[in-house]
Amino acid sequence: ELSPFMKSLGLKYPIFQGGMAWVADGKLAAAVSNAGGLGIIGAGNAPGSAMAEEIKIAKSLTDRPFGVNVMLLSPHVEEVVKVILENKDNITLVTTGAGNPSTYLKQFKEANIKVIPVVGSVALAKMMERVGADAVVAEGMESGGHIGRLTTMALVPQVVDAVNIPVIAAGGIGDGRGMAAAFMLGAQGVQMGTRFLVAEESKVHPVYKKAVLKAKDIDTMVTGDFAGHPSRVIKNKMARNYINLEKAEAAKDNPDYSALEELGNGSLRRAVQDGDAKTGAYMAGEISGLVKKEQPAAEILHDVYEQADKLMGGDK
Ligand code: FMN
Repeated sequence: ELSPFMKSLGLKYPIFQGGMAWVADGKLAAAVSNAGGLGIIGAGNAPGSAMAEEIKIAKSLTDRPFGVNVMLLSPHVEEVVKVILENKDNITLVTTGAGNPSTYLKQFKEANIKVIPVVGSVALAKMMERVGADAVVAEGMESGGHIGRLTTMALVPQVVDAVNIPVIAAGGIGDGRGMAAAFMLGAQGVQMGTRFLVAEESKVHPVYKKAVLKAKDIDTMVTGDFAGHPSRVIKNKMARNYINLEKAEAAKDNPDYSALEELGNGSLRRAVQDGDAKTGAYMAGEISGLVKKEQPAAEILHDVYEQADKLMGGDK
């Protein structure tokens, strides 16, 4: 049994596909939504026009609701918000990352779009509830991409206890066992990123997909611990170069991270589009080691849900 909140989103499966920058386009989101999960288009740093195009593609492929992830630090955030509001009939919710969405909350609410910030701490979750968020995604540091400091196992139950709005768990969930565990911690749904990276409908370059499929448990690392914006990636040449440069700079009296910033600029795009291991950041989570095959998004949703349902005795 889905929670009233998940039902209100019109879902068959309480599973969100994370709004991954450069990865989660209209095609992937539509595939997930068509199969009964919630597809989310990732705006990342893309301009409003590119978002409008992806939303158009999603609309052409599905009649079901989908979401958009708004990266609040994007230079194009205003434009992106405008495009979302123009498409309010199809967009059921917005997840937000990298900041406080309160500036836009009223506009989204008036357009009947739910706002679900991604949080990595209890304090942020409480703040989001206070400003009027409809739910939060509690994301642990097992996740691929930009991460917080706490693990999913420790974060989720503490957020569940701290707020009265629904909590969706993210980070390190790759199958039905992870999903069932998240429900045991009090979550009403889960968000997965890494598992959807290798969906058949995902545009991620085959070389990057293969790196995820081949990865073992210890094959991810965190860059940016010193320079800021810690980010989980698969160990490749780029990651090693980056961390070496970062550590060398951090050891100096007056670290200057501008060369590092230069190296990082466009690195996810290069990974997704070119599969380039020398200059591309293969963002992926610790659960990569569990992800073994490329599958249609519909099959991923079905497999994860069925396994969780069985483990929970059909009571979810
Ligand atoms: N989360 C966001 O809120 N905004 C993003 O732009 C974003 N980009 C991501 C890019 C990649 C390549 C990956 C792997 C994750 C990204 N995430 C982003 C996080 C996912 O939405 C999701 O919360 C996370 O992947 C869940 O953890 P998992 O990878 O262990 O499944």
